[in-house]
Amino acid sequence: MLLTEDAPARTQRIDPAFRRDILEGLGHEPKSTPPIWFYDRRGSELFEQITDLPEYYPTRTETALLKAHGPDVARAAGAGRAVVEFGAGSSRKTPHLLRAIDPAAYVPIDISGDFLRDSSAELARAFPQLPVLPVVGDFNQPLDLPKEISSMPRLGFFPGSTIGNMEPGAAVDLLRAMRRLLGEDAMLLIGMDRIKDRDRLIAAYDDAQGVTAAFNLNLIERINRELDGDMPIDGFAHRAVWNDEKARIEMHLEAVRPLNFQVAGARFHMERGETIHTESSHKYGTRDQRVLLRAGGWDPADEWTDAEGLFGLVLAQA
Ligand code: AVJ
Repeated sequence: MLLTEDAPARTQRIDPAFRRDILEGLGHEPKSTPPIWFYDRRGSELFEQITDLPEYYPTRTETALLKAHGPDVARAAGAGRAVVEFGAGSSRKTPHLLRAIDPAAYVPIDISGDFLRDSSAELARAFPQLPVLPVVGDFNQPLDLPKEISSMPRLGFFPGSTIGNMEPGAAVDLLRAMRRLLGEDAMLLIGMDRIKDRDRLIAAYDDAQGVTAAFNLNLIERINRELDGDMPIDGFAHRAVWNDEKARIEMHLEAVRPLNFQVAGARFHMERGETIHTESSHKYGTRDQRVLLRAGGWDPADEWTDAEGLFGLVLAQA
């Protein structure tokens, strides 16, 4: 197979990390792609729509927990902390926390600079007294916190069950990196989705309106657009399956007929029924949540859940 070299002007437009991840993932057996690439502009819009779906309980459940237990977090964490949010994507939950705990500074970390600037500006308007110090970066890589918060104790904030996207080993590595970054006396407030009834889980990732299907299929459109692909959009179907052994929901794009396509000059073939595994969303039982945190160097101090036990919000101490 011949890999065509792109002209310099074209290479500029292509995100080399996107190209590498997709070519590598499609070359694997079984095929899989990292979920971070869902979130182009359209993907981020679709994710916002997902959070409002009747079937998608995590966002509204966690938001209600933050509203109800903000004062409990404030009591446990004390005043004057710098809140460091990992992956401050939509920041819609953040105001609830900030209002409750009255922090000394707010440091949102996100890989998308544009998004981060917009959401930081909006937050700074809502909290005019609060120093907002955004950091553009990948929190899976080593990074530095702003020097303005060097003397403040920190409260890490990792909402949305984003940790669920990671394999347990990688999740523990990330928790340890957060522990190192946030330092002595730090605390961590983390949201984790719980194991529950299988049908409820599947419905949350395969909604009746097809928004999650559109979110999954948008990856194909992004690959076609940004990596010069010719993947047939009607050749794929959205699948959400519960992998009980690994306690996770998996999203796949399943070939509905034999497919041949090209991406960035490389050729690929898929048999009918073969899938691209596009996301894993690990779920943790109450005790699993605590074990994961302790493995990552954090001592669970307090935890809150909704009446149905759908979602857990855990406060841990370094
Ligand atoms: C943003 C990773 C928490 O796993 O529930 C929602 C992403 N994927 N529907 C999740 C997602 C499909 C979401 N996280």
